[in-house]
Amino acid sequence: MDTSRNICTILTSADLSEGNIKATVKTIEHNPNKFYLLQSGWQTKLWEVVEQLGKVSDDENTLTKMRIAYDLKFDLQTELKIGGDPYTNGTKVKSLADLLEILEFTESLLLNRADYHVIIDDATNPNAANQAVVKLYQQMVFLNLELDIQKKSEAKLVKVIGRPIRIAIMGTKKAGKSVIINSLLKRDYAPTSSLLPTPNTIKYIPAFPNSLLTLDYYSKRYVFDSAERLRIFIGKEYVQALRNTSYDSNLPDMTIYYPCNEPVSYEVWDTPEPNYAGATDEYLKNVTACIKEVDVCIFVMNYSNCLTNDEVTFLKRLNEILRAENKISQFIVVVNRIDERYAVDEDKSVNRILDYLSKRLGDLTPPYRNIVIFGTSALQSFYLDSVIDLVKADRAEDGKDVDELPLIEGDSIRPLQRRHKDALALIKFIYCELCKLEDFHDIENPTEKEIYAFSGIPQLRRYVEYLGEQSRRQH
Ligand SMILES: Nc1nc2c(ncn2[C@@H]2O[C@H](COP(=O)(O)OP(=O)(O)O)[C@@H](O)[C@H]2O)c(=O)[nH]1
Ligand SMILES: [Mg+2]
Repeated sequence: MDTSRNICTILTSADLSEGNIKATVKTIEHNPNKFYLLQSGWQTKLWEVVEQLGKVSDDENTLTKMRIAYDLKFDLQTELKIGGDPYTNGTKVKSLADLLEILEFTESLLLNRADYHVIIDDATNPNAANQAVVKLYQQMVFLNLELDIQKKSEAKLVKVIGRPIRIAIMGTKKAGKSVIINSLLKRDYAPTSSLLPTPNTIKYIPAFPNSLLTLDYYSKRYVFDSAERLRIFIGKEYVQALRNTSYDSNLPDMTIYYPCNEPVSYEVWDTPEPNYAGATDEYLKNVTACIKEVDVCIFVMNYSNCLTNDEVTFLKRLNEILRAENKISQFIVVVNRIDERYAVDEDKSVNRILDYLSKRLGDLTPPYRNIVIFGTSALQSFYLDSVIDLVKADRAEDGKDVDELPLIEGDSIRPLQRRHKDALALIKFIYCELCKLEDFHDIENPTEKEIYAFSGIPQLRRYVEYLGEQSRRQH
């Protein structure tokens, strides 16, 4: 075990040997506020390492807490730059461990600054650079860090306001696709938790900030004064369609125009669940048409039951389509509902699941390689946004500074419950998340910053924007 560094410890095969593994676990237990990196070149996979450590550890929280990833040796020239000027010289770094040593962290091991940029030189070997970017983003997921990573050829380009990034969301029913959409759009437009499968594609298209919330459907236009009214309308349409036999077959698409004032806007397509009984040719034709047009394709799975046989069957077909359209590098897997891990007794290591999934997807024919797999709790991120809105509204009403940080912490959330009885469920959920961060991750006085980082959504957004930016430049 190389403990000579400040913020990270390098694990080697010797640390897992029969004679040493107990001592290794003890060291990890006593030093939770570090990153653990698997020595580069070591063939054992992260999921195996976590599994072996888990067998020896008496404290099941050790694995929940452990921030573990692969150390990466940077074969291509890699630099860390601070600030916005792409023409300044950065600091050269040789490995992920080196990089972590020069970044600054908060006590809960989140990045202390938002203006770090890692730049990977892609002049000599563009393919290798693409893979290096993907690998580094994956380690950021494992370590719960949100870091900007770019290729050198792109870093100097001015980010112009372009068309929205077009994203297709696919996946099994109830995996949380609609909640992910709501957390990306930061509003609850998409109807969720309905017992009915989604029978059609709903497109959410960003419109000017002062636009009305509008739905185009069956050649008609409907305008809504709230997201709730829109959801109720769609819900009724689905129920009615279910009564008719036309359900599942050819309910026309819905197009929703939503007011947007984000600097980078998302056009999101909520697609119907694959009909696993036999993904029909008609369905696959629709998937192909969709893949042709989008910048990013996200496949969502449920943490408690991920990579089912049905999903494997569908993912193989999808892989062929992605390859045919040359879009495999624009594909992302999201394992959602990771907050549910706390409810089960054993195995609370999200990284173990994500890394094992990466192996399984790499073993498929045709294989999924060089993709990033995210672990998210969309509900956590989305509820957090909603509770933050309440806090800000209260502060404005009380004549207080609306943006003073932190917005949310243990003490400030209780009074909120009394004031907003109609939002009790969300406030309680967020309060529970704060408690879990304290109890399971040993984070003292957690705030919105930690909840947000541990939801995985900021990392997902950043990578979506990275892929989206490239795709928009090409088309
Ligand atoms: N605990 C938890 N529940 C979630 C999360 N995301 C979605 N859900 C719940 O899962 C159910 C299905 O979500 P929905 O977005 O409608 O799934 P979809 O069928 O894939 O669109 C709803 O009851 C959601 O509240 C999450 O991150 N954590
Ligand atoms: Mg849905």
